[in-house]
Amino acid sequence: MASVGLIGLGAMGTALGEALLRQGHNLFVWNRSAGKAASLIASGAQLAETPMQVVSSTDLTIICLVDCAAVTHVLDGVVGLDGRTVVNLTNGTPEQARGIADAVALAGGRYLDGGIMAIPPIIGTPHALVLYSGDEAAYRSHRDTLEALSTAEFLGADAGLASLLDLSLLAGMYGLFSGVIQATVMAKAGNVPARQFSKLLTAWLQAMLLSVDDISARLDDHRFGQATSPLAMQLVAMENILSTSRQMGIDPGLIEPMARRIRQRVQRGGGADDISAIGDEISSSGSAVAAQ
Ligand code: FVH
Repeated sequence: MASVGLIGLGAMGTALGEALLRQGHNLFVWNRSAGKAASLIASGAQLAETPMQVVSSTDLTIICLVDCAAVTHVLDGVVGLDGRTVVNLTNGTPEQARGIADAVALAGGRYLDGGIMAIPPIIGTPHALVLYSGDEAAYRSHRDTLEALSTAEFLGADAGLASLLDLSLLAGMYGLFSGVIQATVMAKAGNVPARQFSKLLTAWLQAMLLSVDDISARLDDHRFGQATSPLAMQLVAMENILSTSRQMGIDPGLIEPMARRIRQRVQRGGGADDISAIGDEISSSGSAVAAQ
């Protein structure tokens, strides 16, 4: 088993380290607070004194820190990578990923950016997904090791692509959580226990997930008419959600922006449009933004 370097031993870094040790890898670790390395060292990892020591000990170094400013800070002074691979699994923007890719290339290394679609307890299982982009040859060289951490998917040569899709998927998750929280607080205000309501909510959301493909096709084709559930009809329900929430003393702020966009589309003559037309309202290439 190849040696692997790991920089960053927070909750996620530690889970990555445990999975690598379980696979039998020789593991070199570094963390700003060395104390956090104790459990991995007890399981066989070796503690490096500096990030440079980690990177120069292995062909593959994985970095998982709180943010990309910390990654840039840690990589500052790392030179002479001589074809070694750096995989950055830290949440960041596409621009940050491309900047770190350039810095690693300047230091003579190969760079892969990754977006972790998983929580620490499922790392090392196929339920975890990591999206990768950047140097494809580096991905192919280290694919077996990376697949020990999660299901792995390589997206393309643009180092920023993995983080763009990571952030896009997280946006979907936060939209879902906003709706779940708004819905549950409303039901609870009517004395329906959240645990009881969750059965109805889960089944409803699962049924609504069937709309994702249709919304996607409409956004690709810029085709918003002939809706089964036109926006003018949906606006009535939206206004009722807002007024009922306010009457029950609930702040409708999580859902208000969507109501505002539906109202705007209807006022601009899009009452017969599908909900996907809201994508046209918020998109930089959409008619609403272009008209401003
Ligand atoms: N935990 C989760 O649920 C997720 C799920 C999906 C993806 N993430 C991303 O993983 C990155 C790391 O997250 P984490 O959960 O490991 O975060 P923490 O436990 O807070 O550990 C943070 C580590 O970063 C180190 N660090 C912070 N600032 C610096 C710095 N200036 N220089 C060097 N290292 C720094 C910190 O070190 P220390 O505080 O222990 O000394 C930890 O090792 C993240 O991008 C998530 O979005 C997690």
